[in-house]
Amino acid sequence: MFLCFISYKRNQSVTYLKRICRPFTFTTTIINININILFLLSLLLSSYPLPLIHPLQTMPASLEPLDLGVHIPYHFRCPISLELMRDPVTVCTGQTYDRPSIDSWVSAGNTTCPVTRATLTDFTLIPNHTLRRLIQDWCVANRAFGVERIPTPKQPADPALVRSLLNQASSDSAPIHLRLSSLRRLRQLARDSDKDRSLISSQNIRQILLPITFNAADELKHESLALLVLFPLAESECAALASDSDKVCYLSRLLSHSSLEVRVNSAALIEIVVAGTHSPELRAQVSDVDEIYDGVVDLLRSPISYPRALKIGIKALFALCLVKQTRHKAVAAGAPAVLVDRLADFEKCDAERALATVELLCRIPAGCAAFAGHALTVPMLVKIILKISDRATEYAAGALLSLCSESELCQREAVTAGVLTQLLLLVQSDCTERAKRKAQMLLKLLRDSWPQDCIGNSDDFACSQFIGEE
Ligand SMILES: *[C@@H]1O[C@H](CO)[C@@H](O)[C@H](O)[C@H]1NC(C)=O
Ligand SMILES: CC(=O)N[C@H]1CO[C@H](CO)[C@@H](O)[C@@H]1O
Repeated sequence: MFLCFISYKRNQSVTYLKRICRPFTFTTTIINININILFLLSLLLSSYPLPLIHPLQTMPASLEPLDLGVHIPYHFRCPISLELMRDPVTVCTGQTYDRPSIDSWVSAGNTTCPVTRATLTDFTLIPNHTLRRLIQDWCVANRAFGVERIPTPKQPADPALVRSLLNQASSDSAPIHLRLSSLRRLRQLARDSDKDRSLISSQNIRQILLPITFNAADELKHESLALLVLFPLAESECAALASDSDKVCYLSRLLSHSSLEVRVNSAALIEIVVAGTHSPELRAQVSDVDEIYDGVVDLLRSPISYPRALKIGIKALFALCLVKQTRHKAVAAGAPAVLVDRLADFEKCDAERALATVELLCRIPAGCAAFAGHALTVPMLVKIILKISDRATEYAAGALLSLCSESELCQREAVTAGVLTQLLLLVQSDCTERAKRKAQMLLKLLRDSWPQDCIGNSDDFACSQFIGEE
């Protein structure tokens, strides 16, 4: 029956492929190769013992408990999770729990001590340092049994400490070095722990930092900016910044500062403002400042040893390119060449953003011409079209569609780079409808403008290359 199913699927796939590929004579090769792979896979699957048929053979292995061969002392276990405690904390009833367990107990709405059932009059958790040290010593002593040492957990900051640091930082009468070191300490806290970041955020941090960022001595301004960009701004704050052209100009000047960190932080704030402002007029006002593009595009030329510059650079460029009226400024600043050159250096999310930016820029004639003029654009897009994510696939297909609609040279390059194989794989995959639609439009475009035998040769080559890679 399974074989019947497979041969049914096989026929269906052949029909489907034939329907898509009818115009190409060369495609018989691809169909055969693809179908052979499918067929081979299904044969492999059908000879593999399926868990449904022999449930008893596969079950025991997965149910076997992880046995370290050591007995965890009773007092080292959390009464809630029954596991070895990593961060033991004592509540007001004197009972000790692991911090994550009691945290989720309390956040589930419980107001009693799980062991004594007494009402918790105070949710303060006091770290039980003695017990933690005993547990760590025990871990070290039992290393031979595979017990790993538990790292000392970071204690959350005391709200009183955060308040006093903020007071020092914002005090005009305090000496600069004190204000600076308060800001640095706050930045460290905010960077190291999410809890501390939300604690700091709850203390009016933006209202305190915004005036320092724009009106204090230079050093203080830069340190304050570095802290400010760790927190999201409200829409009203973004709009207020966007409509203040002095502040926008100040930020765009910082983009050519000698310190890379200052440049990255000012790009980060520009991105926060552009992405966070709802009004299209205000966004266009910020994105109209020429210096911004040179600065942001330059960040994308930063060495890979400073990944934050690439990350912030692409975020900012993407936010700016969403504003249609000013997109040509990104092209004039050299964004297309940099995007193609750095595409391989981005992490997954940033690569998606980069491809989205490429697609946006391809929608204006100047952008399309600039990408078409870069010899690596098309081969690069074809190479990564299926490699990053569903969204990335959509963007790359969209960019290729724009390029190939405009330029015959791009069509030739795409075919040489093996785009047909990629597109056929794409339409068979379970990618998004949008990506499929673009792929089908691109296939149709290439089919309409290319004589059959030309495509045949180049794609045979691309196809064997694909098989070799996998
Ligand atoms: C720490 O935990 C142990 C074991 O639960 C407990 O006996 C001890 O009283 C706790 N110490 C503090 C200071 O709460
Ligand atoms: C009031 C309340 O939320 N009680 C919860 C306490 O925790 C237990 C176990 O996690 C839940 O079952 C209760 O609903």
